[in-house]
Parts: sequence; structure tokens; C-alpha cells
Amino acid sequence: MKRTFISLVIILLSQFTIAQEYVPTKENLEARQWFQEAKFGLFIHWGVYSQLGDGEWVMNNQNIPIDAYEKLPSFFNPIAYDAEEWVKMAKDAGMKYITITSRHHDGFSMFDSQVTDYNIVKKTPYGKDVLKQLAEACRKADIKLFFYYSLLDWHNDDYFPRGRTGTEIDGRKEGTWEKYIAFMKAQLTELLTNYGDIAGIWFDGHWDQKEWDGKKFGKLKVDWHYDEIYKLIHELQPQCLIGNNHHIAPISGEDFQMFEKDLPGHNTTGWGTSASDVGQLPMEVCETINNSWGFNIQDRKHKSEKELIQLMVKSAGYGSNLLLNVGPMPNGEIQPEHKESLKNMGEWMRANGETIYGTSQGPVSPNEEMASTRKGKTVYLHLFNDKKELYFLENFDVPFRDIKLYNKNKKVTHKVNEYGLFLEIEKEDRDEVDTIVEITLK
Ligand code: FHN
Repeated sequence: MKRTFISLVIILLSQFTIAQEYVPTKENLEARQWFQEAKFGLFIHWGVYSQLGDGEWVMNNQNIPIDAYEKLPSFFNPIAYDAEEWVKMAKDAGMKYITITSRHHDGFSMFDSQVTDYNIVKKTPYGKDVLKQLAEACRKADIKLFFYYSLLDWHNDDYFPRGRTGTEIDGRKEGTWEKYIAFMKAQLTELLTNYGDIAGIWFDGHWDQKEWDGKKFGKLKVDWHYDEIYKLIHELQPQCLIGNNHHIAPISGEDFQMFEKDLPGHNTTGWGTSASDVGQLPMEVCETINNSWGFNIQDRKHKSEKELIQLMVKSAGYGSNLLLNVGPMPNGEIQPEHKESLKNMGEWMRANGETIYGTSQGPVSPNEEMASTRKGKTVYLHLFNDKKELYFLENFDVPFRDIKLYNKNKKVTHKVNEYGLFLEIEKEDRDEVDTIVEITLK
């Protein structure tokens, strides 16, 4: 009887431990604050797949058998890779951090890993750790570094049960899930031990293990052991921010929430995060410059400067960061069109960054015509339609002192009535990309 009682207490206690809520450390909360103010980062999708010029999903999309895909590393030799140049490019664009793929779904590690030989140091003629070089360059330039880490793996046999993708890839064998979890933990330990301070881990691939009926996701088939994985990360580096691109509401242990190819609360892709799953954590929108994450030689639909800047402004209008992607070419260079886009964004940020960095969501929610950000007693209203003279801000009832054009000593003609606030923007004051109006609050 006594023994039964003791076992019951032990069971209850262990359940209590499992159910315990994650409490972020002071360092972590400070890191979140920094993240929220940073507003703009560079996403980098780079792997041996870049050599095929068909995006990072090429192994799945072309059903390349394991032994054929394994030939790719043998001629991966990015002789033009210059980590300092990449970091400078990001910094000049006004970006405050870089998130790079350490291992994507193809399972190839772009870093020196002791727990698999399938890595850049052991399998390529290049033979060097590109992440190490990037980490050093980031440190020198005071740019923070995040590692993207794929949960799903088309190469590792221990990623078993397999997920919904990569099912037609020949040569995959049946391994052990628990071993796979141990492998990921070992790699994450390497990433958080050998590269200095890491600002965050960006997980992706959770959805691969969910049932899918062609329209919506169903049940999850495996236990990802997030409790152990997240705990490990925070123990190794308490400030390290954890985000998981699982497209659902944040899970305990996570520190930021990301939105892929959509603004927070929008789900135009159909497989993104629904409005009801937007949580309270710092946010990040990620987007491509053309339509591909990894280098795609045929994808020439590059977004215009106007589209990219307005996307960043709208993201900030939700209080969110923008993580803008480049997919470097196999020689280690960034494609010229993307360098050009980043250069233009940098110019804009140098002139107008004050209205973005360190701001929070403004009183007017982003829409096709405008967005707003706020810093203390200043509201920055961003107007996107240069054909329009009169702007109406419905129900704008925040008491204000003054309205003028940002960075110009010119008042904006306005009128307030019971419906809201009307602004008149003269033709000569309109900017093709973004006309910024500064409202000083009382
Ligand atoms: O499958 C990946 C894709 O390759 C890319 O990494 C993006 C980035 O957000 N995430 C996944 C799709 O959700």
C-alpha cells in the first residue's frame, strides 16, 4: 500500500515536471527585445543542391536517388565564397542578422559535423566549414547569426517513419527514430558549441510528419521531442532564440514565431499559419526575392524594389521582422539581381530606417494602401499609393499634436471629424515607393 502511494506520488511529480511551462531567462528576454527591434535580416539557403540550379527541393522534385545525389558534394567547390563580403552585403542592406541553412531537407550538413560524414568538410573538394567562416565574419561586423536546421531529412535512414515528402527517392532505408532524435541533438550541440554565440535556431520540416489530405493538415505521426531539444538549446545558450516554422501556434520553449511567405495572420498560401494561431512572441516574416529559396537558374521573377520595401514596411506595421532570402550560386556568389535589390533596400533604410528599426506596430493596421509603425510619441504613417491625394484613416482617434512629412519640414494638410482623419498629400510630396508621414502624438 505504502509502495503504491509512493509510486503514485512519483508519477504525479514526473507529470508535473513535463507539464511545467517554459520560463525564458533574462538573457533570452533581452535577446527577444533585440530581435524585435532589429526588424530586418538576411535568409540564406545554400547547399550542394545549388549546383543543379533548381531550388533546394530538387532531390524531391526530380526524385534523385540517394546514390546519385551523393555525387553532388564530390564537385561542390565554392571558390568565390567570401563570408566577409556576404556579411558586408547584408549590413549595407540595413540587415541586423543572418539566418543560414546549416542542413536542409537533403540532409547534407554545411558544417564540420563529427556525427555524420555527409558534410561539407569531409565530402567536398572545398573541404572547409562555410558556417565557421560566416560566424567569424558576423562577429567582426557585429551581425548576429541564426542557424536554420531542418527537422526533416531525405538522406538519413533514421528519419523513419518517413514523412509525406521524398517518398519517391530511391535508396532510402528504414532506421530508428530515437537514433534520429539523438543525431539532431548531437548536431545542435555542435552548432551551439563550435560557432560562438548563436542568436537563434530556425527549425523547419515539422509539417512533413503531419497527415495531409491535399487541403489541410491532420495529426502528427511522431514525437519530435521538442521538450528535450528546446531544453538542450537553452541550456547550451540561454539567449538563443528558438523558432519553428511549423505553421501552428507557438509551442512552449519557443521564443519567436515565423510566417512564411505571408504577413502575420494572413494565410494566402493555404498551408501557412492561421490568424487564430498568431501568438504573443516576437514575429518574423520570411520571403524570397524571386520565388525560390535555393538558387534557381530559371526563376527570373525578381520582386521590384517597391514590392520589397513595401513588404518590409508592412511587416514592421505588424511589429514583425522581415527575413529576406538569397540563394547563393554554387560558386559562392550571390546572384547579381539579388545583390542589386539588397543595395537598393540599404539606400532606402539609410534614409528611412528610423521609421522601421526599434518601432512597434502602429495604430493603423497594414493594408494595400498604407501601414503604420510607432516609436514613443511618434507614429510613422507609410502611404503606398502615389496616385492618391486624399487618405482617410477611419476611426483614427489617437490625440495628436502635429502632422508633417517625414524628413521634410512641411506640414500635412489634414482634417479630423467623427469618422476619422483625412490627410491631403500634394503630388510633389508623393513618393513612388512610400510617402512617410510623421504624426506627433500628445
Ligand atoms: O521546405 C522549406 C523550404 O525549402 C524553405 O526552407 C522554406 C523557408 O521558409 N521552408 C520550408 C517550407 O515551409
